[in-house]
Amino acid sequence: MRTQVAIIGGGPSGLLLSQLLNRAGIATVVLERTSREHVLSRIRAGVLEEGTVRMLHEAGCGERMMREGHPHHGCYLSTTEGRFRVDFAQSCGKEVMVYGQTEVTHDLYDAQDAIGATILHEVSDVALHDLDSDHPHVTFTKDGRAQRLDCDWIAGCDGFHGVSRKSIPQSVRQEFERVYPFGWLGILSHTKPAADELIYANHPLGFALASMRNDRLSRYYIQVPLTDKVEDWSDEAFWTEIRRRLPADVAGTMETGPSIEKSIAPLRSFVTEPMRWGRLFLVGDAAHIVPPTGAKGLNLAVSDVHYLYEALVEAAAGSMSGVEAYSGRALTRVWGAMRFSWWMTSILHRFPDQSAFDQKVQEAELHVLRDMPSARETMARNYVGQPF
Ligand code: RFL
Ligand code: PHB
Repeated sequence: MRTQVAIIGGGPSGLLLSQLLNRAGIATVVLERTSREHVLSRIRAGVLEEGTVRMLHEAGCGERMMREGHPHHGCYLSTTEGRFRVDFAQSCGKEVMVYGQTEVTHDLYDAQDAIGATILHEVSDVALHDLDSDHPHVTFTKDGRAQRLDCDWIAGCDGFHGVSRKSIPQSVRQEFERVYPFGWLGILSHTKPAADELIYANHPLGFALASMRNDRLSRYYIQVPLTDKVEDWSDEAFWTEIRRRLPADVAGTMETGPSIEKSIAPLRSFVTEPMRWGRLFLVGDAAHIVPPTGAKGLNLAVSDVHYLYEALVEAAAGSMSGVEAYSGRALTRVWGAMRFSWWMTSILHRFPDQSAFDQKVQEAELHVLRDMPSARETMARNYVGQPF
């Protein structure tokens, strides 16, 4: 088999890249380890930056998002002293779109079907070869048969646990990491959202987030110790706990009900450099992980796709400048979002070793945001996303 760009991983970054390249007349093959149903069953991101919305339109799959997504012009930050609002529209004239990653992925699959793109599901033993030559290739097993895919370029869109990053020699790779001493327990439920906008809550019992997907679908998270298991948390216990952590007026009126999904995600900041080695590019979670506090993971995957898409279109026209610039351009934006997600995480969570001094500084950070328009503007600009 032969193609121009072999794409490892059929999550949002692999599908979006495939969609954009096909529309530009560049052939791709997507190799995905799991089934389409499995990819679509993952409940993850919920907040899309303006640049992400633009890219989905550019890929020709923004129509349902415009119909069913919800633009948000601000969010709330809450402490035991009360809550205040960060107005994105007023601070920087921008907004975000609340539209689930599950729906984005759905729309991308539909768009790929419509143009007859090649996505091979349930492939195993994916291995990347000759990455530092002009003729790389990929080997894999599909339906029990060993296969070979020759290509010009390989896009490693296979997430944090994929094979692509590990295919770059260790001597070339530099990794930067912070692991946080807590996780997020999240639930999805068919209930009316607690408020009209997201609420990020700093509370002595730990962080909480009230988010949503639509008028009848809510997404909530609470900070839990890493030792907790999903089985330790009945729906009842979850609702009781999150009610304690959210503002009293919201907690008193919020609708509760059975969870339809419940999971615990550990929090981590991680970056690998460089994001290109020879003919292999790393994209999205394969290259970097952010804690979900800033809602940046999916959005960073999309900005990587943007830079790589431009680079590959230029390469097809004979110029290597985009290819050479890819890693640097992507990493500059990645580190900006790394800093923001780390900062949001550090001002909103309870850390097990937090001293009385740390506690006071955290409170002061939140007072600065509450009282200084310029601080709210900085937060708003980062939350809606640096332009790309
Ligand atoms: P994905 O989604 O992990 O997809 C990678 C795909 O590669 C496949 N794969 C392989 N395929 C072939 N061969 C192999 N050897 C393979 N190994 C893996 C996998 O099966 C999978 O299908 O990475 P991608 O495409 O880079 O997308 C990244 C995003 O999924 C991720 O950054 C976001 O979900 C992060 N995230 C959020 N991002 C936001 O922008 N806004 C949010 O509000 C937000 N909230 C979240 C989040 C992530 C969360 N969790 C669970 C990690 C909330 C949570 C709780
Ligand atoms: C979500 O709705 O899943 C969500 C929203 C905002 C975040 C993280 C997750 O910061």
